[in-house]
Amino acid sequence: MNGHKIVLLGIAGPLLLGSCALFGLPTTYLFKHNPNQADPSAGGNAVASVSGTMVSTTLSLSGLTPGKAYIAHYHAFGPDSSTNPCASNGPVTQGFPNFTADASGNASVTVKADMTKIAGDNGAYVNVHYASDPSVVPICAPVKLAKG
Ligand SMILES: [Cu+2]
Repeated sequence: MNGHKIVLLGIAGPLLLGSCALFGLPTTYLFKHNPNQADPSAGGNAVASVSGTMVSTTLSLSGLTPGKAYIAHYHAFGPDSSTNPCASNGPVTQGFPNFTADASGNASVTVKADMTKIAGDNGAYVNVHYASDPSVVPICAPVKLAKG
């Protein structure tokens, strides 16, 4: 009997996730810190909501440098890893508006994009860069965990 229940739950999980996507319920992705010293307590999440053919994504960030300017992008899965999107070094597929951390080091920014621009491998991760030096990427949110 217990085994039977587990099988049913195993089927229901993916169906529920599919329903969420159909009804546009938001999906949350957590930022993690990259292996560097920039903004060591930075973190936050990305919440993506689907409406028709559009995806609205809001980043809610904390632990940034107060008053500092940042840029953020969706990136496609790149060539350097097929299992760690944040280390895959993929190209930008969708930019967020430029933003600045407030006096407490918090920031929020939203972009609305056509779903095709960030579907599948095109939306593998979201990263946050220093606007003054985009090679500095304190945090990254994995969205798609395997390439292909
Ligand atoms: Cu980027």
